[in-house]
Amino acid sequence: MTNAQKGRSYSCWLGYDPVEDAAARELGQVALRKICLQADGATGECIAAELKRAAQGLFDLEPEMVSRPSEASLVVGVGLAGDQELDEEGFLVQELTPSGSLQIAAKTDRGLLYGVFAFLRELRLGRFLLGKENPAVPLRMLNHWDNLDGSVERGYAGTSIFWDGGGLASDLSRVADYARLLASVGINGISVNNVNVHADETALIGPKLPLVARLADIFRPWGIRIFLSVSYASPVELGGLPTADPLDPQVQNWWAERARAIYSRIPDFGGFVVKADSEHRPGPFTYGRDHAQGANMLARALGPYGGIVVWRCFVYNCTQDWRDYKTDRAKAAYDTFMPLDGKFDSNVVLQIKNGPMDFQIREPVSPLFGGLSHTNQMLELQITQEYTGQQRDLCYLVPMWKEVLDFDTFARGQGSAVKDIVAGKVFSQTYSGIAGVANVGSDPNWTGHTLAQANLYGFARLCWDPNLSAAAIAEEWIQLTFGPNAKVREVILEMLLRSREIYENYTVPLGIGWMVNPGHHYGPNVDGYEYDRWGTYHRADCWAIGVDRTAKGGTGFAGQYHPPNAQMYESRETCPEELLLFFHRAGYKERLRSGKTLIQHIYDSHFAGVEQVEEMIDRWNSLAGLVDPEIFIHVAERLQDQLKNAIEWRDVVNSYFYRKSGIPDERGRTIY
Ligand code: GCV
Repeated sequence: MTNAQKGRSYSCWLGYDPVEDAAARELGQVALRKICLQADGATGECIAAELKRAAQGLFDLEPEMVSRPSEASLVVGVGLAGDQELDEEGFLVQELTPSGSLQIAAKTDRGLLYGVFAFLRELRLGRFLLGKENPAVPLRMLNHWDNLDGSVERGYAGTSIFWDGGGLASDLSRVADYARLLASVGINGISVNNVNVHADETALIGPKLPLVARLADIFRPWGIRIFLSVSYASPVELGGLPTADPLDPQVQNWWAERARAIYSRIPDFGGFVVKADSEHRPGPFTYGRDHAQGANMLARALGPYGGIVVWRCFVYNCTQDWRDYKTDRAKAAYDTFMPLDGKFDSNVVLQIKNGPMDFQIREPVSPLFGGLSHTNQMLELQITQEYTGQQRDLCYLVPMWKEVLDFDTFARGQGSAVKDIVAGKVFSQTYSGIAGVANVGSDPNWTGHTLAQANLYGFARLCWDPNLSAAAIAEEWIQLTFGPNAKVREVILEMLLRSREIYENYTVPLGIGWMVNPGHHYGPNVDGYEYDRWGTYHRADCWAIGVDRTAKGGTGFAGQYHPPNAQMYESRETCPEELLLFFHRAGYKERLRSGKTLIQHIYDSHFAGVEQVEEMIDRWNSLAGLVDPEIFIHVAERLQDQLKNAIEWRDVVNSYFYRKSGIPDERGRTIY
């Protein structure tokens, strides 16, 4: 299938449609006329191909490739003047005098690749990029939860683009297109299998290793290192050993031998991602060992080759009794990992979900950020919309991620934001970064909902520069995807920027979370997880709802933060209201800052959420004839689905609380 047959949305933000603006056109035509590329190897080929493709598509130009810099209008090269202040992955774009030609310089081919993509992006946005850029965050990674049978855990965009029927997918050209897409926004690492590693996937570090090597070959030219999720029990499951005890020399040797085998096939292999002792996955606890002992053993196997262990902190008791009010899942990761701070090897990096629970529409930031001060750490975000509309409902997640990144942990006093921790600026860390659980699959538009491409784009842009605003990222993405039409930009921008608030309005009130159908997690079910074992309780009765997580009378979770935050959450008066029910138990008749009672707030926000989806539909409909017709129809259909979902949420949630509390809606609207 050609890309044209795959439809306009296949090319995402890299559709090089002709530039219409005369000035930008002239600029591009002049700059890309004669190119001197001083980069060899496969990455050099990618750069050359990209420049030609862009020149052709954007400016209808066939650039001449010249070998002498003095003849070129654009020089792209490693080791050119001015690259002294650059990091390994940074780049510099400058105008040379007196020739007036342009130069993109970097210390590495990867830096050049990023420089070229950034230069082209800015040209397409009608801006002229000059100056130096280094990525803020060192590890900029995607985690795929893909299984070898082709299914994707929490995938909402078709099947896996990597795997099918126990082996590689038949069309690997799709993987190459994906690698290019990710490189264009600076992603430099990818794990290609689910963190829940089953028998088939365990073979990826054994007999199926050649399959991984093939994927690594595809990603390599684009500057992306490949990682694998591994099962902690691999020595038993694959190696036939009686134990996976990290202190057992046989086990250590087994992993060392596996590492040797992997690096002999994939010399730039990134390392392992590990979900251990979590949701029934095996781990060091089985052998009475802690997570530092568990992770360090793997790190020592990978260390000689420069590999790292990404060790997830998503560890909690998933067999809780709902009558147990003492255990608090929110506290679990901190309780497990804080005592181990400083005990991890330098090539272990702890991967921490943004919130203490699990990717809900509203959660506080995990207190492990700012808590851990002697340990490499990275942030885990969920791009795939498990709890945020599953790519059927529109939910632009960048504003939420910005809140996380901007959150000041006060670890070193004021000014110790999460974005600085993941950039490695607050504590001394050998590795730091951000990982996103990918939202991509085999659907022609990659992400199920075409507008969910904005989340993939936005994730990567924030990794590169967490100081970009959610609006600036959205504007870039809209223009690169839909072109320069001002009305299109204005409408989609507003839809994206309001979508999180709208989704929150019709779903779960004030930070309490969950209330979803168990298992698949789409649609409302207020008590779906209430009497279950997962530790996800809202504790609603006929008077009140919410969990007291204060240090004073509650579970003590609020006390896991540094003082200014701990105090802020501890007090009902200063706790941000959108997190009220996460930290406090509140009566339905209690007044919120708006003057409304809690119950009235629940009713009003749910009615408002549905009305806002209706408005969004009208707004989108005003774009008929202005966007690609297939995309127009596709988004219109998704919005209709979203409306149905919003109505169901409104009615289920409002009826539940009306029946529980017996308090009618002040405005007498229909509640069942
Ligand atoms: C991959 C949640 C999801 C699981 C996921 C898990 C995790 O519980 O529902 O599908 O497993 O998080 O992050 O490990």
